[in-house]
Amino acid sequence: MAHIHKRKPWELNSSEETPSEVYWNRRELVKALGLGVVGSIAVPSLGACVLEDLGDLPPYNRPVLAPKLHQPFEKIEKKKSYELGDDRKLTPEEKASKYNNMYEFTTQKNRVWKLAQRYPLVSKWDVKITGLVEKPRTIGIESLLSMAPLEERLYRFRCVERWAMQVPRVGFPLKELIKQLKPLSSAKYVRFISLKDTENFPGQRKEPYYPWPYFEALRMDEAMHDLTLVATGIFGHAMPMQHGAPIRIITPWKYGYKSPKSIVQIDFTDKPPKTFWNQLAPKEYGMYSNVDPRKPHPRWSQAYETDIGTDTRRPTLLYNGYGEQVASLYNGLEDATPASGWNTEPK
Ligand SMILES: Nc1nc2c(c(=O)[nH]1)N[C@H]1C(S)=C(S)[C@@H](COP(=O)(O)O)O[C@H]1N2
Ligand SMILES: [Mo]
Repeated sequence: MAHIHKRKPWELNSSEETPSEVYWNRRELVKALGLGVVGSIAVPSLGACVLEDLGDLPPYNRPVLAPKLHQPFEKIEKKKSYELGDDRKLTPEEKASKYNNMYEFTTQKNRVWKLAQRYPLVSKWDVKITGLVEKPRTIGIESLLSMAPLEERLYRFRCVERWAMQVPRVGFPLKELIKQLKPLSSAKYVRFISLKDTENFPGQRKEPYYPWPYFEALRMDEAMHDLTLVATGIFGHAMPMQHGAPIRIITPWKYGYKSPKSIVQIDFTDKPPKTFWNQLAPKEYGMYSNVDPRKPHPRWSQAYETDIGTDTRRPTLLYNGYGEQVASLYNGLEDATPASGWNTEPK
């Protein structure tokens, strides 16, 4: 291996302009994940499971959670029903993980991963459950990771900026968590609040005009939809920081900003919630923000998108191709797309 560096990845202190070459070999990774000896990884062999081919963990994607907190990757089941369907191919990991939106680090998509390498190793991560639930409480990440069986799904992903990709997600349906939290019948929305950490998120210092921390929300029935994931991993390993470690929400039929990262609070409410981008630019980013090729963003068309894996353009699909599963959530709702529909309820 060409890029072996002696220091630990989380000890990086190079300047921001220097690409950090962090080496995390397979043996160390497997140890860190608590999987024991290399070669004895038991994974279900359903279809082309990326978990079977763990390989070297790429240097740009080191785990953020301390090894003792690692999720039981050996128990992950590949869900065949979540294949990509059409002729779309998985996006190469390096492309997906070096082109990110996480303004906590920087607004430059191709630099997020570099800054993310320097995020300190996390040995404690709590998620506060608040609002209209039977029992508000704080759940440690280790409990969260074992609240439902982990599964792997291949999902499409579409950013409102018109780039798109296809990636293997690891996690469990949010509905499994919500059922255990027992929201009150008065709860109509679920809010997600990301981490505020001005010490380790340079973007939160350099971009103080953003209303940190990042926050998003879903209607309860959207949150309970089977497609909505509590994502804990990507490409067959734990979530790296640039993708929102240690847990984030994924709603694959919505524009990417509806998939908040690094969540520390889940709040149940009866009031139409505010969201980060809606608060900043209400005419451009709505509550629903479902992918819709017919509804242009006020500043650009949404008819086409660019696949960041192949660098090719293709037509945008309504609901990002998940219409069969989700269209019924929006019956009677005219504007479930950006730029409008903020508080509109189905008739
Ligand atoms: N906390 C937080 N979550 C976030 C963002 C962010 O800046 N901060 N960006 C959003 C946007 S605009 C997109 S497109 C996706 C990008 O996810 P990815 O970088 O893992 O592909 O994350 C979303 N979730
Ligand atoms: Mo985005």
